[in-house]
Amino acid sequence: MRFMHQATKLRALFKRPGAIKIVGAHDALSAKLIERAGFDGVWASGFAISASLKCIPDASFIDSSEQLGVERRMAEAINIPIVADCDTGYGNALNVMRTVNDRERAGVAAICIEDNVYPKRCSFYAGVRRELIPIEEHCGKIKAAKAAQTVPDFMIIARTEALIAGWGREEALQRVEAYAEAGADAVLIHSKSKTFDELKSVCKAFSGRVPIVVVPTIFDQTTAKEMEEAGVKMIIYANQPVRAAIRSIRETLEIIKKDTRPGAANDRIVTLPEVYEIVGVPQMEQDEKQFLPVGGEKITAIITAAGFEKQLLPLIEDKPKCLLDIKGKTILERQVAAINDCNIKDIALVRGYKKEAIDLPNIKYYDNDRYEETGDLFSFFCAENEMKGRTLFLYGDIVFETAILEKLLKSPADITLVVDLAWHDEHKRSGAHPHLKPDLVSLKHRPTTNTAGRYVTPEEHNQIVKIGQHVPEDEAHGEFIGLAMLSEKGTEALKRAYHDASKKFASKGFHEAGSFKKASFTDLIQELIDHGQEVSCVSIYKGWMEVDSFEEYQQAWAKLRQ
Ligand code: SPV
Ligand code: MG
Repeated sequence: MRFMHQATKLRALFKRPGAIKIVGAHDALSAKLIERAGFDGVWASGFAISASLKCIPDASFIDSSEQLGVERRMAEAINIPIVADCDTGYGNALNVMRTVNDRERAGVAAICIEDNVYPKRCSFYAGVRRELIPIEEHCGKIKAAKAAQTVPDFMIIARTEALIAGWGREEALQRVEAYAEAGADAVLIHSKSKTFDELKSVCKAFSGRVPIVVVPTIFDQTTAKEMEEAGVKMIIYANQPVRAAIRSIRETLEIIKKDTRPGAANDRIVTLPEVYEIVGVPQMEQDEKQFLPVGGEKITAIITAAGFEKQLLPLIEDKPKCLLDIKGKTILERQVAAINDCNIKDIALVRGYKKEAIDLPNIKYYDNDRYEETGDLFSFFCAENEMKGRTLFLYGDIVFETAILEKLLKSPADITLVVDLAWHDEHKRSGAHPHLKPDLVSLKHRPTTNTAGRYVTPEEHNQIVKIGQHVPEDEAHGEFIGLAMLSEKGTEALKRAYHDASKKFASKGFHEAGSFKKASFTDLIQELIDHGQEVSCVSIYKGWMEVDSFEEYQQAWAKLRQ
Protein backbone atom coordinates (compact mmCIF):
# COMPACT_ATOMS: atom_id res chain seq x y z
CA MET A 1 0.00 0.00 0.00
CA ARG A 2 1.32 3.48 -0.87
CA PHE A 3 2.21 5.60 2.13
CA MET A 4 0.09 8.71 2.47
CA HIS A 5 0.98 11.38 5.00
CA GLN A 6 -1.95 12.18 7.29
CA ALA A 7 -1.62 15.82 6.15
CA THR A 8 -2.91 14.78 2.72
CA LYS A 9 -5.93 13.14 4.35
CA LEU A 10 -6.63 16.27 6.36
CA ARG A 11 -6.42 18.42 3.22
CA ALA A 12 -8.97 16.12 1.61
CA LEU A 13 -11.30 16.57 4.59
CA PHE A 14 -11.13 20.35 4.12
CA LYS A 15 -12.27 19.90 0.53
CA ARG A 16 -15.26 17.78 1.61
CA PRO A 17 -18.60 19.52 2.18
CA GLY A 18 -19.68 20.12 5.79
CA ALA A 19 -17.75 20.71 9.00
CA ILE A 20 -14.83 18.51 10.01
CA LYS A 21 -15.30 17.20 13.56
CA ILE A 22 -12.25 16.33 15.62
CA VAL A 23 -11.97 15.44 19.30
CA GLY A 24 -9.35 16.10 21.98
CA ALA A 25 -7.34 13.07 23.04
CA HIS A 26 -4.89 12.77 25.91
CA ASP A 27 -3.20 9.53 24.92
CA ALA A 28 -3.11 6.78 22.31
CA LEU A 29 -6.05 4.93 23.84
CA SER A 30 -8.37 7.94 23.86
CA ALA A 31 -7.22 8.73 20.31
CA LYS A 32 -8.15 5.19 19.30
CA LEU A 33 -11.61 5.53 20.86
CA ILE A 34 -12.13 8.79 18.97
CA GLU A 35 -11.21 7.04 15.74
CA ARG A 36 -13.51 4.12 16.58
CA ALA A 37 -16.35 6.55 17.31
CA GLY A 38 -16.12 7.75 13.72
CA PHE A 39 -14.76 11.26 14.17
CA ASP A 40 -12.69 12.82 11.40
CA GLY A 41 -9.55 13.43 13.40
CA VAL A 42 -7.87 13.90 16.75
CA TRP A 43 -6.93 17.08 18.55
CA ALA A 44 -3.77 16.43 20.59
CA SER A 45 -4.93 18.70 23.38
CA GLY A 46 -2.37 20.55 25.50
CA PHE A 47 -4.95 20.87 28.26
CA ALA A 48 -5.80 17.15 28.32
CA ILE A 49 -2.22 15.97 27.92
CA SER A 50 -1.01 18.23 30.77
CA ALA A 51 -3.77 16.76 32.93
CA SER A 52 -3.23 13.12 32.05
CA LEU A 53 0.52 12.97 31.58
CA LYS A 54 1.56 14.89 34.69
CA CYS A 55 -1.65 16.07 36.33
CA ILE A 56 -0.55 19.69 36.07
CA PRO A 57 -2.15 22.90 34.77
CA ASP A 58 -2.13 23.72 31.07
CA ALA A 59 0.42 26.52 31.37
CA SER A 60 3.49 25.65 29.26
CA PHE A 61 4.69 23.25 31.94
CA ILE A 62 4.70 20.39 29.41
CA ASP A 63 7.52 21.00 26.97
CA SER A 64 7.56 20.39 23.23
CA SER A 65 9.21 16.98 23.39
CA GLU A 66 6.85 15.70 26.10
CA GLN A 67 3.85 16.74 24.04
CA LEU A 68 5.48 15.35 20.89
CA GLY A 69 5.98 11.97 22.56
CA VAL A 70 2.26 11.66 23.17
CA GLU A 71 1.44 12.81 19.63
CA ARG A 72 3.82 10.23 18.20
CA ARG A 73 2.19 7.44 20.18
CA MET A 74 -1.24 8.60 19.06
CA ALA A 75 -0.09 8.69 15.44
CA GLU A 76 1.16 5.12 15.75
CA ALA A 77 -2.16 3.97 17.18
CA ILE A 78 -4.60 5.56 14.74
CA ASN A 79 -5.15 6.17 11.08
CA ILE A 80 -6.98 9.49 11.10
CA PRO A 81 -5.31 12.93 11.03
CA ILE A 82 -3.98 14.53 14.20
CA VAL A 83 -4.02 18.27 14.72
CA ALA A 84 -1.40 19.05 17.34
CA ASP A 85 -2.11 21.79 19.85
CA CYS A 86 1.32 23.40 19.96
CA ASP A 87 0.39 26.33 22.24
CA THR A 88 2.68 29.24 21.33
CA GLY A 89 4.95 27.02 19.24
CA TYR A 90 7.21 26.57 22.29
CA GLY A 91 9.14 29.84 21.90
CA ASN A 92 9.85 32.24 19.09
CA ALA A 93 9.61 31.82 15.30
CA LEU A 94 12.71 29.63 15.25
CA ASN A 95 11.26 27.30 17.84
CA VAL A 96 8.13 27.15 15.72
CA MET A 97 10.19 25.93 12.76
CA ARG A 98 11.52 22.99 14.76
CA THR A 99 8.04 22.33 16.09
CA VAL A 100 6.74 21.99 12.52
CA ASN A 101 9.46 19.57 11.39
CA ASP A 102 9.17 17.45 14.52
CA ARG A 103 5.42 17.08 13.94
CA GLU A 104 5.79 16.30 10.26
CA ARG A 105 8.14 13.47 11.14
CA ALA A 106 5.80 12.22 13.86
CA GLY A 107 3.02 11.81 11.30
CA VAL A 108 0.93 14.71 12.61
CA ALA A 109 -1.21 16.42 9.95
CA ALA A 110 -1.34 20.00 11.24
CA ILE A 111 -0.27 22.20 14.12
CA CYS A 112 -2.12 24.99 15.80
CA ILE A 113 -0.19 27.93 17.23
CA GLU A 114 -1.81 30.60 19.33
CA ASP A 115 -0.96 34.30 19.87
CA ASN A 116 -0.62 34.02 23.65
CA VAL A 117 2.64 35.21 25.18
CA TYR A 118 4.98 32.42 26.27
CA PRO A 119 4.47 30.89 28.81
CA LYS A 120 0.83 30.48 27.90
CA ARG A 121 -2.09 30.03 30.29
CA CYS A 122 -5.12 27.94 29.43
CA SER A 123 -7.73 30.22 27.88
CA PHE A 124 -10.30 29.47 30.57
CA TYR A 125 -8.35 29.95 33.80
CA ALA A 126 -10.26 32.86 35.36
CA GLY A 127 -7.81 34.58 37.69
CA VAL A 128 -4.66 34.66 35.55
CA ARG A 129 -3.14 37.56 33.63
CA ARG A 130 -3.60 37.46 29.91
CA GLU A 131 -1.37 39.04 27.30
CA LEU A 132 -1.09 38.48 23.58
CA ILE A 133 2.01 38.86 21.44
CA PRO A 134 1.93 41.60 18.77
CA ILE A 135 0.22 40.73 15.51
CA GLU A 136 3.49 41.06 13.56
CA GLU A 137 5.25 38.65 15.86
CA HIS A 138 2.59 35.98 15.40
CA CYS A 139 2.60 36.58 11.64
CA GLY A 140 6.37 36.03 11.79
CA LYS A 141 5.80 32.66 13.46
CA ILE A 142 3.29 31.68 10.79
CA LYS A 143 5.64 32.66 7.99
CA ALA A 144 8.47 30.74 9.67
CA ALA A 145 6.23 27.69 10.03
CA LYS A 146 5.25 27.77 6.37
CA ALA A 147 8.85 28.23 5.32
CA ALA A 148 9.97 25.31 7.47
CA GLN A 149 7.42 22.75 6.34
CA THR A 150 8.65 19.98 4.07
CA VAL A 151 5.45 17.94 3.75
CA PRO A 152 3.48 19.87 1.09
CA ASP A 153 0.04 19.22 2.60
CA PHE A 154 1.04 19.95 6.21
CA MET A 155 -1.23 22.62 7.66
CA ILE A 156 -0.60 25.56 9.96
CA ILE A 157 -3.62 26.70 11.93
CA ALA A 158 -3.20 30.18 13.41
CA ARG A 159 -5.20 30.79 16.57
CA THR A 160 -6.15 34.06 18.14
CA GLU A 161 -6.96 34.54 21.79
CA ALA A 162 -8.20 38.11 21.23
CA LEU A 163 -11.77 37.32 22.38
CA ILE A 164 -10.44 35.32 25.38
CA ALA A 165 -8.24 38.22 26.44
CA GLY A 166 -11.21 40.56 26.16
CA TRP A 167 -9.64 42.60 23.35
CA GLY A 168 -12.86 42.53 21.38
CA ARG A 169 -14.35 41.56 18.05
CA GLU A 170 -12.37 44.03 15.93
CA GLU A 171 -9.01 42.94 17.31
CA ALA A 172 -9.97 39.32 16.72
CA LEU A 173 -10.96 40.07 13.15
CA GLN A 174 -7.87 42.09 12.44
CA ARG A 175 -5.68 39.31 13.77
CA VAL A 176 -7.23 36.46 11.82
CA GLU A 177 -7.13 38.46 8.59
CA ALA A 178 -3.44 39.19 9.20
CA TYR A 179 -2.69 35.55 10.03
CA ALA A 180 -4.43 34.40 6.84
CA GLU A 181 -2.44 36.98 4.91
CA ALA A 182 0.78 35.66 6.51
CA GLY A 183 0.06 32.21 5.08
CA ALA A 184 -1.97 30.34 7.71
CA ASP A 185 -3.93 27.45 6.19
CA ALA A 186 -6.81 28.02 8.63
CA VAL A 187 -7.60 30.29 11.56
CA LEU A 188 -8.91 29.30 14.97
CA ILE A 189 -10.91 31.99 16.71
CA HIS A 190 -11.19 31.08 20.36
CA SER A 191 -13.98 32.22 22.66
CA LYS A 192 -14.92 31.74 26.30
CA SER A 193 -18.38 33.19 25.93
CA LYS A 194 -21.31 31.08 27.11
CA THR A 195 -23.06 31.69 23.81
CA PHE A 196 -21.92 31.44 20.22
CA ASP A 197 -23.12 34.98 19.41
CA GLU A 198 -19.88 36.97 19.69
CA LEU A 199 -17.84 34.35 17.85
CA LYS A 200 -20.55 33.98 15.25
CA SER A 201 -20.37 37.66 14.43
CA VAL A 202 -16.55 37.45 13.98
CA CYS A 203 -16.97 34.38 11.75
CA LYS A 204 -19.56 36.16 9.65
CA ALA A 205 -17.41 39.26 9.27
CA PHE A 206 -14.28 37.31 8.35
CA SER A 207 -13.25 37.47 4.69
CA GLY A 208 -13.33 33.67 4.51
CA ARG A 209 -10.02 33.45 2.64
CA VAL A 210 -9.08 30.44 4.77
CA PRO A 211 -11.28 28.02 6.74
CA ILE A 212 -12.42 28.86 10.29
CA VAL A 213 -11.87 26.52 13.23
CA VAL A 214 -13.72 26.80 16.58
CA VAL A 215 -13.65 25.13 20.01
CA PRO A 216 -17.15 25.01 21.54
CA THR A 217 -16.05 24.24 25.11
CA ILE A 218 -17.90 27.03 26.95
CA PHE A 219 -20.63 27.67 24.37
CA ASP A 220 -21.35 23.99 24.65
CA GLN A 221 -25.02 24.07 23.64
CA THR A 222 -24.33 25.11 20.07
CA THR A 223 -24.97 22.49 17.44
CA ALA A 224 -22.59 21.65 14.64
CA LYS A 225 -25.21 22.82 12.18
CA GLU A 226 -25.36 26.30 13.76
CA MET A 227 -21.58 26.58 13.66
CA GLU A 228 -21.48 25.34 10.09
CA GLU A 229 -24.07 27.91 9.09
CA ALA A 230 -21.84 30.65 10.53
CA GLY A 231 -19.06 29.51 8.19
CA VAL A 232 -17.16 27.18 10.53
CA LYS A 233 -15.21 24.45 8.73
CA MET A 234 -13.66 22.59 11.67
CA ILE A 235 -15.10 21.94 15.13
CA ILE A 236 -12.81 20.81 17.93
CA TYR A 237 -14.46 18.98 20.84
CA ALA A 238 -11.34 19.69 22.86
CA ASN A 239 -11.54 18.04 26.25
CA GLN A 240 -14.67 15.90 26.70
CA PRO A 241 -12.84 12.53 26.72
CA VAL A 242 -10.47 13.45 29.57
CA ARG A 243 -13.39 14.84 31.55
CA ALA A 244 -15.39 11.66 30.89
CA ALA A 245 -12.43 9.58 32.06
CA ILE A 246 -12.09 11.54 35.32
CA ARG A 247 -15.73 11.13 36.20
CA SER A 248 -15.89 7.48 35.23
CA ILE A 249 -12.72 6.56 37.11
CA ARG A 250 -13.85 8.49 40.18
CA GLU A 251 -17.29 6.86 40.28
CA THR A 252 -15.86 3.39 39.75
CA LEU A 253 -13.35 3.91 42.56
CA GLU A 254 -16.08 5.06 44.92
CA ILE A 255 -18.07 1.90 44.27
CA ILE A 256 -15.13 -0.45 44.76
CA LYS A 257 -13.99 1.38 47.89
CA LYS A 258 -17.43 1.01 49.42
CA ASP A 259 -18.23 -2.53 48.30
CA THR A 260 -14.68 -4.03 48.31
CA ARG A 261 -15.68 -6.48 45.55
CA PRO A 262 -14.20 -5.26 42.25
CA GLY A 263 -17.13 -6.89 40.47
CA ALA A 264 -19.50 -4.38 42.07
CA ALA A 265 -18.34 -1.94 39.40
CA ASN A 266 -18.73 -4.37 36.51
CA ASP A 267 -21.77 -2.64 35.06
CA ARG A 268 -19.85 0.62 34.64
CA ILE A 269 -16.58 -0.67 33.24
CA VAL A 270 -15.77 -2.46 29.99
CA THR A 271 -14.94 -6.15 30.03
CA LEU A 272 -11.36 -7.36 29.65
CA PRO A 273 -12.05 -8.82 26.17
CA GLU A 274 -13.20 -5.35 25.12
CA VAL A 275 -9.80 -3.98 26.17
CA TYR A 276 -8.07 -6.83 24.34
CA GLU A 277 -10.03 -6.03 21.20
CA ILE A 278 -9.30 -2.29 21.33
CA VAL A 279 -5.56 -2.75 21.76
CA GLY A 280 -5.40 -5.33 18.96
CA VAL A 281 -4.97 -8.69 20.66
CA PRO A 282 -6.96 -10.55 17.93
CA GLN A 283 -4.55 -9.24 15.30
CA MET A 284 -1.60 -10.23 17.48
CA GLU A 285 -3.01 -13.75 17.78
CA GLN A 286 -3.33 -13.98 14.01
CA ASP A 287 0.22 -12.70 13.52
CA GLU A 288 1.48 -15.17 16.06
CA LYS A 289 -0.01 -18.05 14.09
CA GLN A 290 1.37 -16.72 10.83
CA PHE A 291 4.81 -15.53 11.80
CA LEU A 292 6.10 -17.11 14.99
CA PRO A 293 8.29 -20.17 14.52
CA VAL A 294 6.63 -23.51 15.09
CA GLY A 295 6.78 -24.26 18.78
CA GLY A 296 6.16 -20.65 19.74
CA GLU A 297 2.49 -21.20 20.44
CA LYS A 298 0.92 -22.61 23.56
CA ILE A 299 1.39 -26.33 23.98
CA THR A 300 -0.09 -28.66 26.55
CA ALA A 301 1.86 -31.72 27.66
CA ILE A 302 -0.06 -34.84 28.71
CA ILE A 303 1.85 -37.50 30.59
CA THR A 304 0.45 -40.95 31.29
CA ALA A 305 1.68 -42.44 34.51
CA ALA A 306 -1.25 -44.59 35.57
CA GLY A 307 0.00 -48.13 35.05
CA PHE A 308 1.27 -50.76 37.41
CA GLU A 309 4.02 -53.12 36.27
CA LYS A 310 4.56 -56.13 38.43
CA GLN A 311 8.10 -56.73 37.23
CA LEU A 312 9.18 -53.52 38.91
CA LEU A 313 8.20 -54.69 42.39
CA PRO A 314 9.42 -54.09 45.02
CA LEU A 315 10.78 -50.83 43.57
CA ILE A 316 7.27 -49.50 43.08
CA GLU A 317 5.68 -50.95 46.17
CA ASP A 318 4.70 -47.59 47.58
CA LYS A 319 4.82 -45.33 44.55
CA PRO A 320 4.15 -45.29 40.81
CA LYS A 321 6.99 -45.77 38.38
CA CYS A 322 7.25 -42.08 37.49
CA LEU A 323 8.34 -41.37 41.06
CA LEU A 324 11.36 -43.67 40.88
CA ASP A 325 14.37 -41.69 41.96
CA ILE A 326 17.35 -41.54 39.65
CA LYS A 327 20.26 -39.73 41.26
CA GLY A 328 18.22 -37.42 43.43
CA LYS A 329 15.46 -36.62 40.96
CA THR A 330 12.40 -38.62 40.05
CA ILE A 331 11.60 -39.53 36.45
CA LEU A 332 8.63 -37.17 36.63
CA GLU A 333 10.73 -34.28 37.94
CA ARG A 334 13.18 -34.83 35.10
CA GLN A 335 10.34 -34.83 32.57
CA VAL A 336 8.76 -31.69 33.99
CA ALA A 337 12.14 -29.90 33.98
CA ALA A 338 12.73 -30.79 30.30
CA ILE A 339 9.19 -29.71 29.36
CA ASN A 340 9.49 -26.44 31.27
CA ASP A 341 12.91 -25.81 29.70
CA CYS A 342 11.11 -25.80 26.36
CA ASN A 343 8.78 -23.13 27.69
CA ILE A 344 5.80 -25.46 28.03
CA LYS A 345 4.08 -24.67 31.29
CA ASP A 346 0.77 -26.50 30.90
CA ILE A 347 1.26 -30.04 32.03
CA ALA A 348 -1.45 -32.59 32.71
CA LEU A 349 -0.71 -35.93 34.29
CA VAL A 350 -2.92 -39.00 34.33
CA ARG A 351 -2.44 -40.93 37.56
CA GLY A 352 -3.66 -44.37 38.52
CA TYR A 353 -1.59 -46.77 40.58
CA LYS A 354 -0.62 -45.12 43.92
CA LYS A 355 -2.03 -41.85 42.66
CA GLU A 356 -1.95 -40.21 46.07
CA ALA A 357 1.86 -40.37 46.04
CA ILE A 358 2.08 -37.87 43.14
CA ASP A 359 1.72 -34.29 44.28
CA LEU A 360 4.16 -32.20 42.26
CA PRO A 361 2.92 -28.59 42.03
CA ASN A 362 1.82 -26.78 38.84
CA ILE A 363 0.44 -29.91 37.22
CA LYS A 364 -3.19 -30.61 36.42
CA TYR A 365 -4.12 -34.10 37.54
CA TYR A 366 -6.51 -36.57 35.96
CA ASP A 367 -7.17 -40.01 37.38
CA ASN A 368 -7.56 -43.32 35.62
CA ASP A 369 -8.94 -45.45 38.41
CA ARG A 370 -9.45 -48.30 35.94
CA TYR A 371 -5.71 -48.49 35.28
CA GLU A 372 -5.62 -52.26 35.87
CA GLU A 373 -8.06 -53.04 33.08
CA THR A 374 -7.17 -50.28 30.60
CA GLY A 375 -4.24 -49.34 28.38
CA ASP A 376 -2.25 -46.12 27.98
CA LEU A 377 -4.61 -44.85 25.26
CA PHE A 378 -7.50 -44.88 27.72
CA SER A 379 -5.25 -43.06 30.21
CA PHE A 380 -4.32 -40.33 27.72
CA PHE A 381 -7.98 -39.75 27.00
CA CYS A 382 -8.76 -39.30 30.68
CA ALA A 383 -7.14 -35.90 30.01
CA GLU A 384 -9.08 -35.25 26.82
CA ASN A 385 -10.15 -31.85 28.19
CA GLU A 386 -6.55 -30.74 27.75
CA MET A 387 -6.40 -31.73 24.08
CA LYS A 388 -7.28 -28.33 22.69
CA GLY A 389 -4.42 -26.99 20.60
CA ARG A 390 -0.92 -28.33 20.10
CA THR A 391 -0.45 -31.29 22.40
CA LEU A 392 2.58 -33.19 23.53
CA PHE A 393 2.03 -36.82 24.51
CA LEU A 394 4.56 -38.51 26.79
CA TYR A 395 4.84 -41.86 28.47
CA GLY A 396 5.58 -41.34 32.13
CA ASP A 397 8.52 -43.74 32.27
CA ILE A 398 10.96 -42.15 29.86
CA VAL A 399 13.89 -39.90 30.59
CA PHE A 400 15.22 -37.90 27.64
CA GLU A 401 17.59 -35.11 26.78
CA THR A 402 15.93 -31.71 26.38
CA ALA A 403 17.45 -31.44 22.87
CA ILE A 404 15.16 -34.27 21.74
CA LEU A 405 12.10 -32.34 22.83
CA GLU A 406 13.46 -29.16 21.21
CA LYS A 407 13.88 -31.05 17.96
CA LEU A 408 10.36 -32.47 18.17
CA LEU A 409 8.85 -29.03 18.78
CA LYS A 410 10.35 -27.77 15.54
CA SER A 411 8.43 -30.29 13.48
CA PRO A 412 5.87 -28.58 11.24
CA ALA A 413 3.90 -31.81 10.73
CA ASP A 414 0.48 -32.42 12.25
CA ILE A 415 1.52 -35.64 13.96
CA THR A 416 5.14 -36.33 14.83
CA LEU A 417 6.62 -39.17 16.83
CA VAL A 418 10.19 -39.41 18.08
CA VAL A 419 11.90 -42.52 16.75
CA ASP A 420 15.27 -43.80 17.97
CA LEU A 421 17.27 -45.26 15.10
CA ALA A 422 19.82 -46.69 17.52
CA TRP A 423 17.40 -49.50 18.28
CA HIS A 424 18.64 -51.35 15.23
CA ASP A 425 22.31 -51.10 16.27
CA GLU A 426 21.71 -52.06 19.84
CA HIS A 427 19.51 -54.91 18.79
CA LYS A 428 22.23 -56.28 16.52
CA ARG A 429 24.89 -55.85 19.18
CA SER A 430 23.07 -57.37 22.10
CA GLY A 431 21.09 -59.87 20.14
CA ALA A 432 18.15 -59.03 22.32
CA HIS A 433 15.79 -56.11 22.69
CA PRO A 434 17.23 -53.25 24.62
CA HIS A 435 13.75 -52.89 26.09
CA LEU A 436 11.28 -55.50 27.03
CA LYS A 437 8.50 -54.48 24.70
CA PRO A 438 9.76 -51.93 22.23
CA ASP A 439 7.27 -50.08 20.07
CA LEU A 440 8.90 -50.71 16.73
CA VAL A 441 8.51 -48.42 13.79
CA SER A 442 8.77 -49.03 10.10
CA LEU A 443 9.49 -45.92 8.04
CA LYS A 444 8.51 -45.00 4.52
CA HIS A 445 12.11 -44.22 3.56
CA ARG A 446 14.83 -46.45 4.87
CA PRO A 447 17.21 -44.28 6.96
CA THR A 448 20.70 -44.01 5.49
CA THR A 449 23.91 -44.65 7.37
CA ASN A 450 27.17 -42.76 7.09
CA THR A 451 30.61 -44.34 6.72
CA ALA A 452 30.87 -44.90 10.45
CA GLY A 453 27.75 -47.00 10.22
CA ARG A 454 25.82 -44.43 12.28
CA TYR A 455 22.41 -43.38 11.05
CA VAL A 456 22.30 -40.01 9.48
CA THR A 457 19.16 -38.43 10.76
CA PRO A 458 17.46 -37.10 7.66
CA GLU A 459 16.63 -33.43 7.53
CA GLU A 460 13.39 -34.00 5.69
CA HIS A 461 10.74 -35.63 7.82
CA ASN A 462 10.32 -39.29 7.21
CA GLN A 463 6.96 -40.95 7.63
CA ILE A 464 5.88 -43.85 9.75
CA VAL A 465 4.05 -46.65 7.98
CA LYS A 466 3.85 -49.25 10.75
CA ILE A 467 4.06 -48.98 14.50
CA GLY A 468 3.66 -51.42 17.38
CA GLN A 469 5.24 -54.21 19.30
CA HIS A 470 4.36 -56.70 16.58
CA VAL A 471 6.10 -54.97 13.70
CA PRO A 472 8.42 -57.64 12.26
CA GLU A 473 11.98 -56.93 13.29
CA ASP A 474 13.28 -57.11 9.75
CA GLU A 475 10.88 -54.33 8.79
CA ALA A 476 11.69 -52.16 11.79
CA HIS A 477 13.90 -49.11 11.41
CA GLY A 478 13.69 -47.78 14.92
CA GLU A 479 11.82 -47.57 18.17
CA PHE A 480 9.12 -45.10 19.20
CA ILE A 481 10.37 -43.57 22.43
CA GLY A 482 6.99 -42.57 23.84
CA LEU A 483 7.14 -38.90 22.92
CA ALA A 484 4.84 -37.38 20.30
CA MET A 485 3.64 -33.96 19.31
CA LEU A 486 0.38 -33.14 17.56
CA SER A 487 -0.63 -29.83 16.04
CA GLU A 488 -4.10 -28.48 16.69
CA LYS A 489 -5.23 -30.24 13.50
CA GLY A 490 -3.39 -33.41 14.45
CA THR A 491 -4.93 -33.34 17.91
CA GLU A 492 -8.41 -32.98 16.42
CA ALA A 493 -7.73 -35.90 14.05
CA LEU A 494 -6.54 -38.03 16.97
CA LYS A 495 -9.67 -37.26 19.00
CA ARG A 496 -11.92 -38.01 16.06
CA ALA A 497 -10.18 -41.30 15.38
CA TYR A 498 -10.41 -42.23 19.07
CA HIS A 499 -14.13 -41.66 19.27
CA ASP A 500 -14.84 -43.36 15.94
CA ALA A 501 -12.78 -46.36 16.96
CA SER A 502 -14.27 -46.52 20.44
CA LYS A 503 -17.65 -47.16 18.82
CA LYS A 504 -16.45 -49.39 16.03
CA PHE A 505 -14.16 -51.52 18.17
CA ALA A 506 -16.12 -51.38 21.42
CA SER A 507 -16.30 -55.14 21.70
CA LYS A 508 -13.42 -56.34 19.57
CA GLY A 509 -9.68 -56.15 19.29
CA PHE A 510 -8.06 -52.96 18.11
CA HIS A 511 -4.83 -53.39 16.15
CA GLU A 512 -2.41 -55.08 18.57
CA ALA A 513 -4.72 -54.76 21.56
CA GLY A 514 -7.10 -57.52 22.58
CA SER A 515 -9.78 -54.92 23.29
CA PHE A 516 -10.23 -51.21 22.64
CA LYS A 517 -10.00 -50.25 26.28
CA LYS A 518 -6.65 -52.01 26.57
CA ALA A 519 -5.29 -50.28 23.47
CA SER A 520 -2.09 -48.34 23.35
CA PHE A 521 -1.39 -44.89 21.90
CA THR A 522 0.49 -46.66 19.10
CA ASP A 523 -2.65 -48.62 18.14
CA LEU A 524 -4.49 -45.38 17.52
CA ILE A 525 -1.53 -44.01 15.54
CA GLN A 526 -1.65 -47.14 13.34
CA GLU A 527 -5.38 -46.60 12.90
CA LEU A 528 -4.73 -43.03 11.74
CA ILE A 529 -2.01 -44.17 9.32
CA ASP A 530 -4.36 -46.82 7.92
CA HIS A 531 -6.90 -44.08 7.26
CA GLY A 532 -4.41 -42.07 5.24
CA GLN A 533 -3.17 -39.70 7.94
CA GLU A 534 0.48 -38.75 7.51
CA VAL A 535 2.48 -39.47 10.64
CA SER A 536 5.94 -37.96 10.63
CA CYS A 537 8.96 -39.02 12.52
CA VAL A 538 11.71 -37.04 14.13
CA SER A 539 14.62 -39.41 14.26
CA ILE A 540 17.20 -39.44 17.01
CA TYR A 541 20.15 -41.59 17.92
CA LYS A 542 20.02 -42.49 21.62
CA GLY A 543 19.76 -39.72 24.23
CA TRP A 544 16.86 -41.24 26.14
CA MET A 545 15.97 -44.22 28.29
CA GLU A 546 12.95 -46.07 29.48
CA VAL A 547 12.47 -47.76 32.83
CA ASP A 548 10.63 -50.99 32.22
CA SER A 549 12.60 -53.37 34.37
CA PHE A 550 14.92 -53.48 37.32
CA GLU A 551 17.88 -53.75 34.89
CA GLU A 552 16.80 -50.65 33.05
CA TYR A 553 16.46 -48.82 36.34
CA GLN A 554 20.02 -49.82 37.23
CA GLN A 555 21.22 -48.67 33.82
CA ALA A 556 19.48 -45.37 34.30
CA TRP A 557 21.38 -44.85 37.55
CA ALA A 558 24.62 -45.72 35.85
CA LYS A 559 24.09 -43.49 32.82
CA LEU A 560 22.32 -40.41 34.08
CA ARG A 561 24.06 -37.33 35.28
CA GLN A 562 23.03 -35.79 38.56
C1 SPV B 1 -6.59 22.53 24.49
O1 SPV B 1 -7.37 21.58 24.40
O2 SPV B 1 -5.52 22.45 25.08
C2 SPV B 1 -6.93 23.79 23.86
C3 SPV B 1 -8.32 24.10 23.67
O3 SPV B 1 -6.07 24.56 23.58
S1 SPV B 1 -8.84 24.94 25.07
O4 SPV B 1 -8.51 24.20 26.21
O5 SPV B 1 -10.26 25.12 24.87
O6 SPV B 1 -8.16 26.23 25.07
MG1 MG C 1 -4.23 24.12 24.41
